[in-house]
Amino acid sequence: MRDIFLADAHLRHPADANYQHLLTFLEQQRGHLRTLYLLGDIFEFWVGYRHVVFAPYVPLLESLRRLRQAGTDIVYVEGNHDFHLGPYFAEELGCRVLTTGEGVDLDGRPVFIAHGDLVNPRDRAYRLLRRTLRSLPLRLLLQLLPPDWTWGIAHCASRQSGKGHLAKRRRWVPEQMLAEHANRRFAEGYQAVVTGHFHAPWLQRNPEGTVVSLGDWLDQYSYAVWEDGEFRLETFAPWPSLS
Ligand SMILES: [Mn+2]
Repeated sequence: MRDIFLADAHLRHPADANYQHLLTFLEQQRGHLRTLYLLGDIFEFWVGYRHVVFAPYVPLLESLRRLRQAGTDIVYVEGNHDFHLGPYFAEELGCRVLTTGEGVDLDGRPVFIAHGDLVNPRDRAYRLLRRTLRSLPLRLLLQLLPPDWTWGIAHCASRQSGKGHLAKRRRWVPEQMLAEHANRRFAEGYQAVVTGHFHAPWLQRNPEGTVVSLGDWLDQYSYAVWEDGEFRLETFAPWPSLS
C-alpha cells in the first residue's frame, strides 16, 4: 500500500482538463491507496458551510467519498485558497483536517507536512492577511453573505492575488525558503518535509532529511508517492503515450 501527496489543483469547473484528470487519477487509485494527503489549494476557493457546498465541487467530493468507502484515509491540510474546511470534510467525508502544517507518522518516520504558505517567516503582510481571512468576524460575515456573492468575490480576489505572486517570487526564492524551512524542521527531529504552494516540483535527499515540493495539478500533474520507506515524485500522464 502506498500514500499519495498532492496539492495546488486550484479546481474551478468540472469540465476543465485538470479537474477531469484529477477525477481519472483518483479513480485509478481506488483500492490501492492507504492515505491521500491533500496539501491545500485543491480548490480555487473553498469556504466551509455546514449544509452548503459549491456545486462545481460535487464531482470531486463524490470521488473522495468513493476513496473513503474503499478504505483510504484522507488528510487535508488547508491552503491559502481553501479554508474553514471543517464541517463538511471532517463530519461528512470523515477526513482529518489540519489548519496548518503538522507532523505525521509514515511507517514510523516523523514527516512534517504543510501547504507551504507559511514557510517564509519574513512575509509578515501575508501572515496578517491569513489571520484576517480566518478570523471570527470574517467567518461570521461569510455566514451572512449569499454563497453566490462569496464565490464571485473570492474568484475576483484570487485573480488579483495571482498578480502579486510574481513580485514575491522575485523577492524571495522558493527553493531557498523551502530549504531553510526544512532545515528548521530537521533540527526538530523530522526526517522529511513535504509542501505544495510554490508549484515547483522537486525532491532533494539530504543527509539531514528529504525535502519534497509537490509542484501542482494545474498543468504539471506532479505528485509524491511514499512507498517502501521512500518518497518519489511522479507525473500523471493525462493521455496514454503513443509509443
Ligand atoms: Mn497556495
